[in-house]
Amino acid sequence: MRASPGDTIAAISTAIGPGAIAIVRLSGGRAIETADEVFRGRRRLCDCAGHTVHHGPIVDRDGSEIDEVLATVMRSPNSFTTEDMIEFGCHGGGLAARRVLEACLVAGARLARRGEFTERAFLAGRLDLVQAEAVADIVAARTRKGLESALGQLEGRLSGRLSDLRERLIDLKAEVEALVDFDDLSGGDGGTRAVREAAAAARAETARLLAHCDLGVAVREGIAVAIVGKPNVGKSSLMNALLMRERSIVTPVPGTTRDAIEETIDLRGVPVRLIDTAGWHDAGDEAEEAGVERAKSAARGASFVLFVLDASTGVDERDRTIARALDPARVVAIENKIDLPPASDGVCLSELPSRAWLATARVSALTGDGLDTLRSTLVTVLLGGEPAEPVLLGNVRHIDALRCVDAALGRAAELVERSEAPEIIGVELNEAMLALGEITGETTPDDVLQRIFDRFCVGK
Ligand SMILES: Nc1nc2c(ncn2[C@@H]2O[C@H](COP(=O)(O)OP(=O)(O)O)[C@@H](O)[C@H]2O)c(=O)[nH]1
Ligand SMILES: [Mg+2]
Repeated sequence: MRASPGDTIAAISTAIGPGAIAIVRLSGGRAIETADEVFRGRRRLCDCAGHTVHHGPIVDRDGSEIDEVLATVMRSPNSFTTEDMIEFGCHGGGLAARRVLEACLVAGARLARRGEFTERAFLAGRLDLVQAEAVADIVAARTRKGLESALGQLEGRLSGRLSDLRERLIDLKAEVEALVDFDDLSGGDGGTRAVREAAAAARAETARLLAHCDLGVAVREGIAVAIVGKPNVGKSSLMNALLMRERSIVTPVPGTTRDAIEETIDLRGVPVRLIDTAGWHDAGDEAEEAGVERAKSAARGASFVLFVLDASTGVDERDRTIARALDPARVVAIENKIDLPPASDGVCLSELPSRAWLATARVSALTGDGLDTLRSTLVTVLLGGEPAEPVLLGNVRHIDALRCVDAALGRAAELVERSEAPEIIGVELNEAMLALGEITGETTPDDVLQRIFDRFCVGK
């Protein structure tokens, strides 16, 4: 393990930039002594009880004042890391906090690595790995549902479900070991039935956890949706209408949106990343050509595509070209500008080579007509309906490991059916236990741990 718990680490734990306060955090065996080197309050922090706050200046090595702070003392083991911790509430703006941090480093602290505070909490057993990861998810959450889900994970909701599963695996192992006392499994006695039942119960729990994982990933990572169509059909207008505010540049001149613009909307708690692309047609100049290329690759990279058509002009060859290039199973085809008189022949979507679109919609980005229906359509096709499940598995690492648990359980169940020796079944069960332990951190390899904590920001 790369951490060396005990030595005193320091970092700025608030975002850089303008703000009312900034927090410099210290943790480790000498956190309070180190703080006393720079803090000049009425009392030494060493003499102060845990969970108390003290006002005073911070000075540099020459004794000149750097900032005036509130120092919070937290004593081991009652702190986030379980070590002694100090938090200096400095003035915001970045510079004061940076100078306070420097003073702490001069006084003997070491600059914390990314996620090192959380890593220490994990190593001390204060959090399991799932909870430590939830800390990063809370910081990254973009919707209320994402935040709720991450908070639930930090509070141990997922850990609780995983430890239930662990109990079931232990039961199953015990039942299998009991079989060793019988000559074989084919006796048709109560022993094998108990094994079958325990295996089925464990698999049912993994299935329940995995059932909503697509939605869980969507809540955590968002769903990428590209808006494509030829120039001037109203892609940027539609994006703005969905965002309910101005973001993309809307002009009557074709080819204005030359770069892909990305904005996130909150669709029933799921962050949906709308990507407004440049008009998709034979590009006129080079900058536009690059934009068109980006539109094509955005459509390829996105999970879903909103394909916009102009109902007032009907479709032409350029629409057909785009239609042919798209995978209809990922496309919501949208007739826009329904506020205007329809094209003379009155046909639009139906004019396209018939394709099995995921869904279709008729809207006016200008008047807002049809947008509510479009939103409901998106809830259905993007989310598969209204999200419900309280514990959402959204972390791909957890999902992969749980699938390994499930696969090992499946193999174990098959071995039971074939009346294989209990020792052989036991091997699969150990595999399942190991995979489960990787989720919570008990058996997670060091390099995986390192990768997880490297994704945190400094100061977390
Ligand atoms: N009447 C009407 N005009 C629209 C509608 N949507 C977009 N427009 C207009 O069509 C023009 C092109 O829109 P824009 O969003 O820039 O198209 P883009 O090139 O596909 O991004 C602008 O003048 C918009 O005001 C609509 O629903 N109704
Ligand atoms: Mg545009």
